[in-house]
Amino acid sequence: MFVGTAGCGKTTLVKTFGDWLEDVGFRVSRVNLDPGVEVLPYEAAFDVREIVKASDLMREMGLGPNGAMIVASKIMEERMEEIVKRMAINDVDYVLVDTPGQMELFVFRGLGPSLSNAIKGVRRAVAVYIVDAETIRDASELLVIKLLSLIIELRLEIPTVAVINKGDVVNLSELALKADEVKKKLSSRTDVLSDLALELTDLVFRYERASRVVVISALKRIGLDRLYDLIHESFCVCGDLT
Ligand SMILES: Nc1nc2c(ncn2[C@@H]2O[C@H](COP(=O)(O)OP(=O)(O)O)[C@@H](O)[C@H]2O)c(=O)[nH]1
Ligand SMILES: [Mg+2]
Repeated sequence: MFVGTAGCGKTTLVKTFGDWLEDVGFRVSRVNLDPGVEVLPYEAAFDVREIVKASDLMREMGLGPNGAMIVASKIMEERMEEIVKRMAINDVDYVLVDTPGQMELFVFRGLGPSLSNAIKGVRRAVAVYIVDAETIRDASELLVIKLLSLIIELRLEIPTVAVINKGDVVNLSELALKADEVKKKLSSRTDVLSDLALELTDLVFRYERASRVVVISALKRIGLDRLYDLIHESFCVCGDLT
C-alpha cells in the first residue's frame, strides 16, 4: 500500500514500480483506492471509482472536495469486504495499492486500518510511506519521517517502510540519513525540543525496521531496486540487511 501526503507521488510510483516489477518478470496488478482521482496513468485491475466517486458525491450531495472524500472513505469502509474481494489479491505476485490523495484520510480514519486488517489474514502486506523530497529541509527531518512511518505502522498494523521520492529534483546527497548525523544536526539546535528530539532519535533508531530511508524517483525510475529490497527486508525480523 502506497501512502503519503497529496502529490508525493503515490500514483506515479504505483505505475512505475509496477512496470519495474513486470520488467523483472513478476505478475503485477494495480488497484486504485482514490475515489477523487481524475486521470490514472495505469490500467487498474480494480478501480474504487466503480463503487464511489468523489465528483459524483460533490454534485449529488452538494459537498466540497474534502467532505466528498470523507463520505467516500466511509462508503469504502462499509463496503470493504466487496472491495478486497474485487482486488483479487491472490491472482498475482504483487498487488500495488494506490491510496487516496490525502494521507490523513487513509491513515488517520478507519479506511486504512480496515483495509490492512482485511488483507492481513490473506496475504503479506507492507505500507510504503512516500515522502516528497521537496518538503525535506535537512537531515534532522529524518526523525520526523521515522516517527511518521512508525505512526503509520501503529495505525495500519503492517510493516511500514519509508522512501523519499522526487530524488531527481532535490539534491539529497547531504542526507546520509544515519542516526549519528541526525543527532549531530539536532544537537546544533538550542531550542527546548532538541533534548526530546535527541532521545526520540535514539528510540526510533533502536526500534526501526531498516535504518536507512531509500531515496527514489518514481518519475525517472531511479532507486526502484532499492525500494524492492527494502520491502523484502520489512518482511523479515532480521532488520537492516545493508
Ligand atoms: N520530479 C518528479 N516529479 C514527480 C515524481 N513522482 C511524482 N511526481 C510528480 O508529482 C505530481 C504528483 O504525483 P502523483 O503521483 O499524482 O501524486 P499522488 O497525489 O501522491 O498520487 C505529478 O505531477 C507527478 O508527475 C518524481 O519522482 N520526480
Ligand atoms: Mg494519486
